Amino acid sequence: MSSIRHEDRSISFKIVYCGTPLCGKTTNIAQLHAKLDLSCRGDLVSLSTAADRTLFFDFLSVEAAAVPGYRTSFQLYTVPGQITYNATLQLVLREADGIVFVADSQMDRQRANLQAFQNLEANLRLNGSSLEKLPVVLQYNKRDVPNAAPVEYLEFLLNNRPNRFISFESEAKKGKNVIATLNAVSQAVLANFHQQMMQAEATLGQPRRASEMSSV
Ligand SMILES: Nc1nc2c(ncn2[C@@H]2O[C@H](COP(=O)(O)OP(=O)(O)OP(=O)(O)O)[C@@H](O)[C@H]2O)c(=O)[nH]1
Ligand SMILES: [Mg+2]
Repeated sequence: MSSIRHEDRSISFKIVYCGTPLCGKTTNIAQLHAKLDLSCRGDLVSLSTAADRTLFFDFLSVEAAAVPGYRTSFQLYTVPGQITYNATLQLVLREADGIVFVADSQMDRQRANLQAFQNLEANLRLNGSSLEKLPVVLQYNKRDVPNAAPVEYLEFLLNNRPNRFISFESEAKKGKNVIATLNAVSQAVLANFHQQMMQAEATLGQPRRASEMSSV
């Protein structure tokens, strides 16, 4: 859930990168950290094992001029893909404003992609949320691998729904489409935020600005 701080006129949104083990979630965040200008991003915080597997989460804060008069930041989190850390997934997902689901394009990872997607749905439900309520972007990563499943197959597997999610083909290792993915999810999160503000206006029957709201 977005949080608004009136004291320093700032708003922050939480975006969570999910997906099957080793699909490239940490690589996305590391590439964003490397590509984005120092003036608009914080330090990368990674809690990983010696073998570079995400143990708890990775965290990166990115600032953007998105809400007039407010310093707006997007707090990016990854979750560990390994099922043993499901409690962490649930915890990090709590109060998410948007989701990036990273899918592994390797043909032999398709069952794992589907399991991770279903697990995400189940955990959102436990948190009282759902994929229908949240802005979601799909990223089909590792398009460079020789055994990549066709994009049509990934779309059929993960995006076969009436309101289809925006999707990107990426090579996170080379940084390809990592910024486009972040732009898409952050724009969707902002659109959702404005829609909620307008609904609040309609309910209260008077115009409201971010400065008049404690949280959305
Ligand atoms: N070929 C290829 N490999 C990639 C790509 N993106 C990431 N990788 C590799 O995939 C492996 C796993 O990447 P991570 O970013 O650690 O994956 P993760 O999803 O964070 O993994 P967990 O935190 O353990 O769930 C690493 O060896 C990456 O270099 C890509 O686009 N192409
Ligand atoms: Mg990781």
